[in-house]
Amino acid sequence: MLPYSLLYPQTNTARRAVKLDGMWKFSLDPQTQGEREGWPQGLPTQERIPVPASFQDFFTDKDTREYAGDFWYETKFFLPREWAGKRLFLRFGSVTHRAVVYCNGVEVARHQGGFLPFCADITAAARLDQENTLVVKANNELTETNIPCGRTITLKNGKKMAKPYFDFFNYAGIHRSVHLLALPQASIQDVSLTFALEERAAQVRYTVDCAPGCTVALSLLDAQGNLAASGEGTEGVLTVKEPRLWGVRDPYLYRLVVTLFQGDQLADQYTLETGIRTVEVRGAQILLNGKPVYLKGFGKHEDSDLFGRGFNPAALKRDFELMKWMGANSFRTSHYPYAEEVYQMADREGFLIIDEVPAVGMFESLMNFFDATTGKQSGFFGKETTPQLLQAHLQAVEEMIARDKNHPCVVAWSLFNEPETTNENAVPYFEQIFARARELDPQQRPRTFALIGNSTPETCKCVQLSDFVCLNRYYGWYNQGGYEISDAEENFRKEMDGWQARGLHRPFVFTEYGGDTLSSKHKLPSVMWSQEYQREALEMLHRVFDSYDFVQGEQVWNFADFQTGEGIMRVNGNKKGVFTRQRQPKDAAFLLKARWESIPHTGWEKSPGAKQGE
Ligand code: CKX
Repeated sequence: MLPYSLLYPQTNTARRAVKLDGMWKFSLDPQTQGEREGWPQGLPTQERIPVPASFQDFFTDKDTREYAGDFWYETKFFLPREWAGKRLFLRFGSVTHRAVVYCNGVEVARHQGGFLPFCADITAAARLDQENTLVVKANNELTETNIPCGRTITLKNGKKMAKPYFDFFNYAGIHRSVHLLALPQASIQDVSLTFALEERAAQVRYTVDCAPGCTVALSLLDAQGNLAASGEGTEGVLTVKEPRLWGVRDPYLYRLVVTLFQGDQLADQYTLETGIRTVEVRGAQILLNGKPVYLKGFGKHEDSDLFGRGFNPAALKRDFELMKWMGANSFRTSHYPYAEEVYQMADREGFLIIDEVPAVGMFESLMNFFDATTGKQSGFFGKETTPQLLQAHLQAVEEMIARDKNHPCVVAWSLFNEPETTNENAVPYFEQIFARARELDPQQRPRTFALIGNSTPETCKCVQLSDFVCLNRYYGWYNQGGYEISDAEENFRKEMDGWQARGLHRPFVFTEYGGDTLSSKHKLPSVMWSQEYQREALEMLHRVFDSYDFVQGEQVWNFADFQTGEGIMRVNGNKKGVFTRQRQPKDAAFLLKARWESIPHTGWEKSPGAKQGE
């Protein structure tokens, strides 16, 4: 059991959860004077910004937007007297990229990694029946020993600047909700489920981690609230007769109510929404409930106007409506685990998620999208600091699987995005990450990583570890764009023949493909960056996908235009979106919609002309 696996907050007969979101005091700390000046007790400012949100897009000066270093938040909360005798926690959905938490001036938690939850036990530091001061010191500097990777430089004027090795803006702040929790002394700490399907029944195997000396009772309720199965004890099997399975775009959710007793007293209770389904890779197919599924969808970002990378429920709703309208069935949480509410929505809407750990930028380059196409090597996993990086990466894998293991929507773990795999020193590093994911996931989901263009059938030393192979490919954009597109198609087919010859006998999914497109640009005949060219490039790429039967999915890059750092390759952000950043369609949306609506969500057999993978 992991110390940070605290279950998603819930209020019920035994638990209390109160959101502390709202306007919090905020201060940058370029001189790192906070501790010296007593800021853990409270901030000397009247400035306030919303939580959750990134801090960067509210202000009108560049120094704040581009700020790298420490920054502080403060809020107050009142603790009701009725909570005496409870265990009290603060739970942060995420603070990017690292945080120190103080309650009434006392340090109560430290966390590294900007995309996963952590808790602070405040039982000793907090005061009942009084107002309490909560202060968070955060920091957004990038290093090569934490993920995502990059570096932080100091400009000649003394100001620090983040230099990401990745292609999205280094947004930071308290990005997800903060909850105040009151839990019973004897509590349920974790629940894990696995599923096995039989002819007319399903076996739901469960494990409950809880306080010793307690007894556990479980009830599985169907969507109408009728009892489907019940059990007792910290582990066992629930047999569900005639189960309704959770399916792609056809979700059916049960509720598992776990109750903890001390003697005959109810001590704690936790309700988990769950879908009964299996996922496996067999031959060159991905099977959901034993049926092949072809992934149709997107690589996305958590990125929207004003909120930056902060959780934005309006964008969440709009994005799911657009994905349904498109006929999509899946997405990858490129390039980090998203807010928990995204997975809850995917569970309820029947979308499949490739859940990605924030291991991005593992190729030393400030323009990896360009350098990787040139064959550049950086010896990334052979540095003196690699062991530290590995620890941070393993911690993120553990936290991600602990958080997301019970979501039916999560069908695979993506353990890296576009790392350097052409050097032998990557192999032991990869082996440890892949082994840890297998060890931790009770459902033994497929593991994968997204391969950059220079990880080819001839050069990639790590691809054999993936249960299915994810390719990020930009033929017709970074490779032979514009009038050279006919060469792009030929080279792409050559690469695919190479993969076939390598004989991996497993499914391939395109987790990125596409090209930058300005929503304002039309041109006939097309040129790169025009809407007409985006369509032509996609048509060419789809033609190639359809020629190989081991291609079992396509997730276009990107769902929407998104913010990046400044540079000569970016026009105020990456414009590969099928939608604009304001979530309005480009022409390509209609092309993809027509294609995806013609491919069923499950059970698609490719045309007999497609080249066989085995
Ligand atoms: N893949 C050649 C990672 C994404 C980038 C995408 C791009 C690259 C391409 C790598 O984070 O946004 O350049 O558009």
